[in-house]
Parts: sequence; structure tokens; C-alpha cells
Amino acid sequence: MGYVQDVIGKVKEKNPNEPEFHQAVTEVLESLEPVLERHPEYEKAGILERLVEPERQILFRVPWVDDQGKIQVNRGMRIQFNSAIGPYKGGLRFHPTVYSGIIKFLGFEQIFKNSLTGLPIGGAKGGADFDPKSKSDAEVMRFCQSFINELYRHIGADVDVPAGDIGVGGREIGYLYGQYKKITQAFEGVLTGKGLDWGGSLVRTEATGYGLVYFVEEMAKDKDKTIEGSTVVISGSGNVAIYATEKVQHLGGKVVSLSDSNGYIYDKEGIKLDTVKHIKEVARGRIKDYVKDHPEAQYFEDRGIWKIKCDIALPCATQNEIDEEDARALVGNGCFAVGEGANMPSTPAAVRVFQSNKVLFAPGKAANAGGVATSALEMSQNSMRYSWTFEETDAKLKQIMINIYRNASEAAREYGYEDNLVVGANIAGFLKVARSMLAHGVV
Ligand code: NDP
Ligand code: 2IT
Repeated sequence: MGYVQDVIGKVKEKNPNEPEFHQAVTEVLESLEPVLERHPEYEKAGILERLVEPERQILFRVPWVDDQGKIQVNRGMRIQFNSAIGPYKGGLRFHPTVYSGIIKFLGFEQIFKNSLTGLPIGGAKGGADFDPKSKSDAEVMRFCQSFINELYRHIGADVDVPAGDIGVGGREIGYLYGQYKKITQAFEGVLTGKGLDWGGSLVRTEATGYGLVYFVEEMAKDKDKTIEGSTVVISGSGNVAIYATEKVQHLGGKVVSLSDSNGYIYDKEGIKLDTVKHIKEVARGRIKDYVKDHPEAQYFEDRGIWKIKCDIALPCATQNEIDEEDARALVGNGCFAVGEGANMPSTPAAVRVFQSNKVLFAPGKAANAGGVATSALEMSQNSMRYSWTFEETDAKLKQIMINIYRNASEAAREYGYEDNLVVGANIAGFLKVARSMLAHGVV
């Protein structure tokens, strides 16, 4: 067996029942074959074996008291995957489906994504099997305080800097930060996605969605296409989906659909984003509430969103939300570009359908890197005790997304995989990490 398959086999053996982690590792490692052939020193130094084994995994109990006075216990975790190029960096996910296989897949992806940003950040991810959706603000606060009561000892502005992901937004970051500050007496840039009054960066809220659309615009431009005049389907209605919608609208595209885990809305005249922002950011309601204000739109309680005819699809909800059949439906309806705002939203079979039908395909670790890139800009501003304007930060974000697109395209071309951004992003992200690991010796 070859080196790559050997390492993949061992990952499956050592991490049983973690299919999402196996999926992410298989996709990345198989695409690195040509690099490993050209650089035998990586195999000799055991780079892949070391990459797939997290540097540190922290699992902890998170006890808290609910509004009825009942004691609840969740499982918290932080997986610090790789610190070869900078302090650990990556989000926290609070969702009932969280378990080690999800956090490992996300942490592993984060290594390459963070490297692609060109900024000095290592890869990590964390979270808990806690569902903020059905909880009061007071319950969320008590949960966050208990979570940080353990996590605080493992993080720090130069050690590990968590941020948001599914179920973790401004409210949660506030409670986590407040408790960290109280325990440590340190006002430092230990979390990103902070409020603008207390160390947050302008554009961080918008960054993942905006960055995704900047990336897709650049990719489309190369093929003489534009977002302007395009019909766009976006899944999810959280942070990434909302700001992807906003940027598509800025650029003259029409977003006709958004979703949540219950169903999706279709508004053929174009989504009215103010209504969605109110439902999701203020009322913490469900996407179906949209049709109360806009009876001309329709709500469907199923997962048929990818059957809607569109030019561009931007999955911005969760992993494996587009399967092979969905991909075929998109291709059949003439979709010319897919940009992954979520992490690993397309199954491997779906990706094959897109690529074999010449759909422009932007993989998540490149296309959604604007969020973590702007987090790194937040870290820089915190270190300088200074803040950049919205325009300055947005311009930096846009340039970073263009650079990621160019670097991934160039790496693909250099290794003979013209137009394959999956391979290009993996190679470009990997090389910097591998070179750094080599330089640091066996650690
Ligand atoms: P939010 O919690 O703000 O929103 C998540 C959205 O996705 C909600 O509409 C949610 O619906 C939906 N969703 C979540 N889980 C499922 C599921 N199992 N099935 C169907 N729908 C689901 O999270 P974000 O917008 O921050 O994250 C969305 C995606 O983007 C994730 O994959 C995340 O990892 C990725 N990402 C986020 C970044 C960020 O900066 N926030 C950066 C890069 C990537 P419901 O309310 O019903 O749960
Ligand atoms: O998946 C991701 O890149 C994020 N959730 C953002 C991580 C961050 O540190 O901003």
C-alpha cells in the first residue's frame, strides 16, 4: 500500500466511528499524492502521520443549572490540531450533534484553511453538544461561564484563540469573554468575534459571507461570468448565509432562497434581508416566519432547496448537506458555480458530479476562509491596541480572498490539475505547514 493509503487506513483504525473525520482526511491526503512524490522528504519526516494526530485533545465536563433549577451536563472539547505556523485558531460549535468526529474534521480542515489565509495561525476547533436554540439568555450565560471555567487554562492570546461557529455568535462570545476576563484578570485578545465596544474588529460579523462572495466573484470572472444578474440559492440563515446574501445583493445578484434545519423559503422576487436579519439576529426565530411578512414568498418543510433553478449555489448551513442527487439537480438546472460557505457541505460524490460537469467549484477551506482571516486581523488589531476602519478591513479581506483564489489556482496548475481548486487549495495550504514542521524537527 502507498504512503497516503497507509496513513488513511491508520486514521480509520485509530479513530473508529468518526466518518466526518475520515472523509476530511481522505479528501486532503489523496489530493497530496503528487506533492509527496515530488517531495520524498515529507514522507521521511512522517509529516502526514503527524498532521492527522492532533497535538492535544481536551475533553471536559460542562455542568450548569437550567432555569428550573435542574442540573444539566454537557461534554465540552477543544482539539488543538496543529501549531506549526501560529497559535491555535478556530471556532467553537454548540450544537446537539457535536462529538469528537465533527470537531476533528473541522480542526483538521482548519489547519489548511488558516494556512491559505497567509496569516500566522495554527488549526484548532472546539465546542459542545449543547443546543443554545431552546435556551434562555440566562441559561446560555451559565453554560458559557461553565465552559470557560475549564477551557480558560488551555487558551490565551498567543496560545489558542477560539471564535464562533454554528450556535456561537456575538452573545456567546460575550459571555465566554466576560468569564475569561474575570478568572484571569487579563483583558486580552483571547477570543475573536468580540463586540465592537470591547476589542472586536469591524467586518468580522460580515467576513465569512462577504469573503465567500468575493472568492466566487473572482472565480467567475476568470470564466467571464459575474454575480451581477445571477440567480443565487443559499442554504442556512445564520451568520454566513445572511452576509453572503447581503454581498450578493450588493453585487447585483438575486438570492431567491434561504433555509434552516426545518425547511426553506423561496421568494422569486428576491429575499428581503432586513426581514431575515430581524427574524434571526433579533427575534431568534425560524425561517418560516419570513412568509408572515411576505405572503408572496413560499415556505417548504423539506430539504428540496437544491432543486430550485439557479446560476450559483452557496451552501452555508452544515456538513454533507449536498448529496449526489442534489448535485445532479443543480447541474441539470444549469448551475455554473458552487461556493462552499459551510465546512464540507458537499459529499465527495457531489463534488465529483460538479467537477465532471465543469461546474466552477470553490471548496470551503478556501472559499469560507474570510471569517478566520478577519479573526486574524482582529488579533493583529488587539496586539496593536488599535482598530482599522470598516473600509480598511474590508479591503484587506477582499485582497486576502483574491490571493487565496490565485494561490489555489496556481498550485493546481503547477501540479497538473488545471481548474481543480479542491486539489489546489489542499496543496497550497499543506506546503507552508509541511515546510514549517520540517524546519521545527520532530516535535
Ligand atoms: P449559525 O449558527 O449562525 O447558522 C447555522 C445555520 O445552518 C442555521 O440556519 C441552521 O439552522 C443551519 N443548520 C445548522 N445545522 C444544521 C443541520 N444539521 N441541518 C440543516 N441546517 C443546519 O452558523 P454559521 O452561519 O456561523 O455557520 C454555518 C456554516 O459555516 C458551518 O458549516 C460553519 O462551520 C461554517 N463557517 C462559519 C464561519 C463563521 O465565521 N461563522 C467561518 C467559516 C465557516 P437551525 O437554526 O435550524 O439550526
Ligand atoms: O470554520 C471557521 O473557519 C470558523 N468557524 C471561524 C474560525 C475563526 O477563528 O474565526
